[in-house]
Amino acid sequence: MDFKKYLNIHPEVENAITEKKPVVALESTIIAHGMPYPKNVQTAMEVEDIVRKNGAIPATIAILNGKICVGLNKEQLEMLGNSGDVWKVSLRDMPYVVSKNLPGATTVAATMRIAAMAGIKIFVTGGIGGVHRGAEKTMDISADLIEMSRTNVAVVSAGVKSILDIGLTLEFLETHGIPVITYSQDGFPAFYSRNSGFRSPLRVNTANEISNILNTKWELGLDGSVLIANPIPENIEVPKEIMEVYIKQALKDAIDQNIEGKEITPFLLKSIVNKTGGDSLKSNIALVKNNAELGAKIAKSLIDSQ
Ligand code: PSU
Ligand code: MN
Repeated sequence: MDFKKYLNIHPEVENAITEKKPVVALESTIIAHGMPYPKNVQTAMEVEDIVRKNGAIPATIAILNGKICVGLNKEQLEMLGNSGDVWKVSLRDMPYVVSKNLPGATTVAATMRIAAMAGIKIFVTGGIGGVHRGAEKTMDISADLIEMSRTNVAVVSAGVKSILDIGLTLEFLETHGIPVITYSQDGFPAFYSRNSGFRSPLRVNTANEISNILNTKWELGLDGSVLIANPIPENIEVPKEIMEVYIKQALKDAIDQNIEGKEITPFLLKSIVNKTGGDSLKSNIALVKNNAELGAKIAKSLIDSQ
């Protein structure tokens, strides 16, 4: 296939894929646009370590010098986290950013597609994009959701941030045939908070059961992702009611400042970190690490079952 000439797969990742070792894909928008420097770069490296400690090889994905890079070195992570001049690349931006040799951090949608190109089945992030509040007027629905309806890469996240309309996001996932599995509890999690107030469509208690569901889905020819929602650890969660105050303020700021399109999600993420005096950032980091652990276990189980 033609896309191979654009791929630059890190030798360690390539070797793991060929030798059928577990690999976990990681996104880079969370580094460049989701967290402030230097915590973003530090977190990215720690998350990679956690993936390794749990028996899988990490592959952080980004676009650099006209190449789609699968697996990054420290300098590349540092550049993405610190340069301030990095594109947020969702699917629609990929041809432009690649052909213009621009630096790009990939969203959930773009990272999933690239992971599939490279043959990686498991992808870990913090939170996915979804249906925004007010989408009945704005039609602001993340490309992440559409991508999840067609690409065979499972996504581990801490649920969905309540900057979004969680109810509508769950409806959208159902409409598009995307299974939603919450790990070890009945309620669907809301990123900083263990519970969103919505019941999870499915609950599963072990990584092995999750990998069984993935195998079954894809063997049945049911294309698309599975959303694995992993609740934030109890000791670091921020209760929903507290977050809601900050989120409402952030949403109001976005409207007052005419923030539009792809800028909305990064604006809200930054605004919430500022408003919580950095507390939300601590939770954000802890939940991504927690997801990395579960994602690596699922990747391992998926390989062991084949
Ligand atoms: N939600 C989060 N943290 C994030 C993002 C979303 O809680 O870092 C990032 C992810 O990269 C996601 C992207 O794919 O934002 C979605 O952007 P948009 O809503 O513009 O599709
Ligand atoms: Mn959008």
